[in-house]
Amino acid sequence: PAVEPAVRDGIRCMLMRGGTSKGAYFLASDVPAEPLTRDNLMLRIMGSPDQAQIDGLGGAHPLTSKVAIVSRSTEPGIDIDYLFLQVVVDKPVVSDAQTCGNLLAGVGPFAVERGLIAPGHETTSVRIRLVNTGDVATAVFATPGGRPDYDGAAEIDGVPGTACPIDLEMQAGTKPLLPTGNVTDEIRGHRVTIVDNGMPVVLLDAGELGVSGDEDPEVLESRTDLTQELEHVRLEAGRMMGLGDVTDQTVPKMFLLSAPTNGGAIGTRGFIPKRVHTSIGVLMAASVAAGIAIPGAVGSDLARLPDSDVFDIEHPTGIFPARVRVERNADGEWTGTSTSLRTARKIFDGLVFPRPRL
Ligand code: NQM
Repeated sequence: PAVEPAVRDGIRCMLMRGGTSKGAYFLASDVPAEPLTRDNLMLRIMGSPDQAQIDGLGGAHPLTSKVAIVSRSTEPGIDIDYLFLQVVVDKPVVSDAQTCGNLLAGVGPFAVERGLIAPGHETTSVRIRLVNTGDVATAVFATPGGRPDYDGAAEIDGVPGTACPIDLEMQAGTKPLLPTGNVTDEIRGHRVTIVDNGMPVVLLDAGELGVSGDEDPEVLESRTDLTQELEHVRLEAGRMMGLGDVTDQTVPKMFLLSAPTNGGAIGTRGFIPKRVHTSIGVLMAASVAAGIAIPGAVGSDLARLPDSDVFDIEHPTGIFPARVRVERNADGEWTGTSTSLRTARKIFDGLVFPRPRL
């Protein structure tokens, strides 16, 4: 059979670190538009399904098996459309059911690099539509001389060294923060709070599940009694929040909360949903912060709430400062907004050659 052009000639691809994640960034015009064809190609590019992703770009962890597909937006008032794809490491599954606030950090610089938007004079502000969720973010970053600057003094926990800051502001949500309409729900005898401030998460009290909540990720991953129970709760939570059967989805994320031990607002361990996050996602932090700010929610009693709107969310490798505001709208529903500081870096630009077949 004829060799597929993508296999023979390669596909234009930029590898970037976005926040505490890493992914392959593509122009939408460089990849197939048809979802099944596109997803099959992404599996072959990342080297999935394979625990080691040895034959592809993927880094053998969900945090390094991510794809951003970027295009100019046709939506009024929006500059760029960003579609996120989670390429499952060990299963032939690609999911568009969630977005990623970390890869979002690289989208603005990538759009400038590829000429999708004209850079501003010293800084560039880009309005980005998160195609997966319909949310809109504004990213602001330095573009001296019309090129993204990746070097700078901003530090984020989970990434060595410093880099140029990127401000990400999520537009006030039109969706309710509490997808079930309840501050708490009960699932399999557990008190949970289901909250979505950009990323659907289920909050649980770590102590109630028999752990302290400050264990290393590997320790929690090895507790099969715990991981199985969390998966049962997750499947039920998915149904309750209208996501249907989430067996093959990467949302909702499961969070064990505990009292802060490091001067922050709350301790967290996030299951995303099988592996335990080595830090915390941008929008996960926004969702956790929004949850604990609601009186009566799971974690609100464990939290040390800040005097300002900056919630220092403790995670396995440090602290994520999430600037979050929650309020009730005219209908009495809780809504939320968030702002985060991230960094990103261009690592590699060139052609990627997919495996010929899965
Ligand atoms: O919550 C990991 C990450 C994420 C998602 C994941 C994210 C976010 O840390 O905003 O960024 O969803 O598996 O990059």
